[in-house]
Amino acid sequence: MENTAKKYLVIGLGKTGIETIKFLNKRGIDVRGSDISAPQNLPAEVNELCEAGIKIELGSHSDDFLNWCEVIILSPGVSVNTPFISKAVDAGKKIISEIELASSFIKTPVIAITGTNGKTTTTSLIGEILSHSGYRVFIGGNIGTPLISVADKESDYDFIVLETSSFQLQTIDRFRPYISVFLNISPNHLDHHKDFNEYLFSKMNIFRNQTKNDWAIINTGSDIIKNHLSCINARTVTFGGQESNELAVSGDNIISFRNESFDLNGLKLRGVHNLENAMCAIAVAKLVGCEHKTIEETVKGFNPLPHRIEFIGNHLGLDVYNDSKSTSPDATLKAMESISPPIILLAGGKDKGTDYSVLKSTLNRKVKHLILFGEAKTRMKEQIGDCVCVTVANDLEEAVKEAFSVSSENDTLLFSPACSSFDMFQSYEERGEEFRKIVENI
Ligand code: UMA
Repeated sequence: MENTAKKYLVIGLGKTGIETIKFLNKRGIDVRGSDISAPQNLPAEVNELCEAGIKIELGSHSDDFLNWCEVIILSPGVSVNTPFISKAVDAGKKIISEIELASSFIKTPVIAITGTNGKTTTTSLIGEILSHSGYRVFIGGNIGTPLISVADKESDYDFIVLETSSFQLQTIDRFRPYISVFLNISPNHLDHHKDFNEYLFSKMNIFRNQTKNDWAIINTGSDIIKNHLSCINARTVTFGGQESNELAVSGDNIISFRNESFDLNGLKLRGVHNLENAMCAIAVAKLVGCEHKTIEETVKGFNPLPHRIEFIGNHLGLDVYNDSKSTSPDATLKAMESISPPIILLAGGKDKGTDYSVLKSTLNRKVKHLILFGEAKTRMKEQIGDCVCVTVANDLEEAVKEAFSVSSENDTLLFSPACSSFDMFQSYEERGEEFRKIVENI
């Protein structure tokens, strides 16, 4: 790695920041940490870093630390548009993400997956196929374990399968995956990014450093992605478009990739979007040399991940699905498309400034009753409340109770918030578990 003499300031002391500081400190590299939160709101490991003699400031980001550093490692959850980071840019500081830092230490081929929806399922599925094929695989990134935590043991792995968010990709410099997968794009994270273009171009960065030796798997069914193909240097595999893709699905759940067919009848993942996720996983697996039989068996045996259109049982005659992972309108559209009507939909949460009106025509076709809760409920009601019967609830428990009270035989209850969870919960997982508990106690 170059520039090991630099002074690094890590902004944000969540999982990413802590692992980054530990990594740099272990290598004897000068590093400090800074977080706007109070100590009681941070992981206990922050204290251990202080005890190890690392300079940490909490409660605010100071000019003192800013002036000291040469490079800032930005945690994914910290927007580049915050005033402190703008000041750092003006002061000529280099701003990079943790995946950029980590990748400068890593030679193991990286398979990186991005997109608005389906990243975690596709990442997990690729990881599972590759490990069933006998490869040693590290699965990490936005899915939960920061890439930096593998940077000093990368030779233990044949492949790194990395879920990458727009936040992580925005501040890369030389990060270069061997295979990049761009699943889909729709408006999201408009509370973090300046606008949709910033979100899109952050994601497009996944291709930025790829060469003819690499692969890009691209959804050309998305005009937005298709319009930017000229910036891709890697060899491409396309899917989803009108043109004759070498990666395609037919009506009877047969996926074809080049001259091979994969029969996905019996797939446990629901919905057309999941066929696309499976399709991409199959293409990746073929590109790295996995066997047909292992691929087909693994994809068909793959269980849906929790909180993603997860069937959690029939309660009081109502089939109930937990899709707490839906944090964007597009994810909720996909969930509604995957389930037969009549649906009672529970939605709401932290308002990220997205346009909810895109839900209207599907709501009209499939939803019998919409129950809204959380910070976004008022704006959601304004935008979509005229096309379906709506109730506004004070919290999730009241929303679930209302859903059961308006339900009748053959209805399906779908919890698919279309918003992130941070108005009331720590994470979408906590929100999904809370939903499950409330349903079980009804
Ligand atoms: N903070 C500051 N200054 C600020 C803002 C925040 O210091 O101006 C501090 C907060 O006080 C907090 C810390 O930053 O202590 C949090 O940093 P973080 O949000 O980056 O948290 P990590 O624990 O490092 O988690 C991050 C990803 N979080 C986000 O992108 C918001 C995790 O993705 C990821 O799993 C983890 O790194 C490992 O790579 C979560 C996520 O919600 C699951 N991702 C988004 C999504 O999937 O929609 C993109």
